[in-house]
Amino acid sequence: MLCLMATTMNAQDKAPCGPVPSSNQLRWQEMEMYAFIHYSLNTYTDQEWGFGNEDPQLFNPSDLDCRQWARVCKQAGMKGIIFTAKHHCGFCMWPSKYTDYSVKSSPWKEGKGDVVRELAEACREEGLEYAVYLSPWDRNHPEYGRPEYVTYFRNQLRELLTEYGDMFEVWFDGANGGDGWYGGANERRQIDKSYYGWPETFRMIRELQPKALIWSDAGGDRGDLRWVGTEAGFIGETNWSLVPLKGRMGFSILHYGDENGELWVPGETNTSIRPGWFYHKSEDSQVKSLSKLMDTYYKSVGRNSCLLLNFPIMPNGRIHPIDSLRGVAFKNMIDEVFKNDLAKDAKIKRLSSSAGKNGGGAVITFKKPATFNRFVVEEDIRYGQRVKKFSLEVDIDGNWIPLKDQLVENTDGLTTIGHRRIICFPTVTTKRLRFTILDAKCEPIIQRTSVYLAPEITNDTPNAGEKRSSNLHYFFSNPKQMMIDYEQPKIFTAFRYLPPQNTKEGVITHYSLWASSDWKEWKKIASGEFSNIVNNPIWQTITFPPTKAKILRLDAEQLAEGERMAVEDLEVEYELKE
Ligand code: FUL
Repeated sequence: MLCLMATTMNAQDKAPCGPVPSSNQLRWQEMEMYAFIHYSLNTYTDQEWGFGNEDPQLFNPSDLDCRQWARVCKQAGMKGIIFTAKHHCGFCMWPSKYTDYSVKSSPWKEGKGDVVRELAEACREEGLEYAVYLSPWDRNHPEYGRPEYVTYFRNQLRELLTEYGDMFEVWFDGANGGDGWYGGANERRQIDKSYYGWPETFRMIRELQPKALIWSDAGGDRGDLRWVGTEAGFIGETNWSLVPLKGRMGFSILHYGDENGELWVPGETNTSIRPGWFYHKSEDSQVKSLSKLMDTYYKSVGRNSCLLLNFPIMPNGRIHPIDSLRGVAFKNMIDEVFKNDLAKDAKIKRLSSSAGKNGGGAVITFKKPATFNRFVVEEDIRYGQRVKKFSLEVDIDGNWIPLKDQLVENTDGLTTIGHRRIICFPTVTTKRLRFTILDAKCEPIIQRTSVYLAPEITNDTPNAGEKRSSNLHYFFSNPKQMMIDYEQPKIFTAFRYLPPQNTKEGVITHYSLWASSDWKEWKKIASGEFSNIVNNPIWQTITFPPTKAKILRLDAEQLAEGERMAVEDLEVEYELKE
């Protein structure tokens, strides 16, 4: 490890450059990886979003073991756990005093159980930090959308903030899909973001849990951490931990930050180890591969962010063995990649600034030719995030050859650093490496540079979410209706829809599925919602009782945006023997 702290730095130089992190944010940045756990009634109904009328009797795990969750997360390198105390369906995983829609109305432990408590205790035993996700959108509550619900929400939050010990984060999901059960009203209730009265709720959190970071979405109220604009598990290669003081944050600010932002609000990269957030047996073969997880690591922790990686819980109350083994393999691989800093005995020559005050860098000369494919650089962010652009070159036969970040397409160069930037490139062998800062907001303060040789990943399993090819012939009978015609009758059992990947335009959020054998009589075989499809555009599976027919028809009942349904891919399952 090479420390490049400017030797001539005086008090003036160490003055903050723009916004700086709070002590909570500094501590958070050091956590680097922590886990999400999604578990609720959805686990028992095979859904991603519950409607709010699911029966609490469904919650009856045979083998619930929060210690298993904590052990798995710890071995996977996670420093803490954020738990879905309440998801959008409104079902509480703790026996809240303010509703019966909770574990107390379930058969589990005869209604005397408390998952939040068991998890908080398990985290303390394993030395993990603990936190909660409390969904503001509540599809069960009769008063949702009215002031009474906000009081209810705060009462629940107070229970969680005061009865379970210290929390490191509070996660308020921004989703609101509109419709819900709402105590039997079965209607749409869209709210304006000011409805929740966040400033008052934030004040309560600051008072009751002064060390907790507040995560908040793109709304006007700024928390301590921001969403990164996607659930696919990566943040921008340019990533400023700064955002503007006011206004709604669009994708670009969420994903790349704002170089001139007045507030320090770093991005937290959240994604699931499987395509969905909740457990679905159908995804057992789609647990992310080791190379996909490493890619996620480089594109989050390696881009000045922290990684929030989700592990879903199975209906029996445990993490699936495939997920836990993959999690442990992930941690082992990170340790393996970063175990030997090849620059630790190298000679370092500081470069005087080529770009005036805001330049600098270093030439690293190895004792003998070194072979490597990763470069790590860190700024001392206590004094702000400063570097805007840098370059990396290796000496090949006396010529300086630039290295590019192979995980970034179409880039004109290397941009921000922040807490940590990891650059990945094909393996090179050289005696000299040159790191040059080309532009910075103030004099750069680099606290570490190092180089590593990452091993090749062999025997990898396929990536989740990979496009599966299908040779279906389908046609659109109108902008919101699509048909597939089979010449021979088939017994259909499932239909799968992959929405377009980089746009909301044409994404189907509500559907109905029809079957016919003669183009005249149509039977509705399924209908419903593709929940969370906008933020997490993964394959959506519609299952239904085996249905004999020749033609299938998918109607888009509602689109996220636009007037024309869009399809990235489709799959149909039918029985091979009639
Ligand atoms: C989303 C939610 O709608 C998903 O269900 C999930 O909880 C994810 C982490 O956040 O916005």
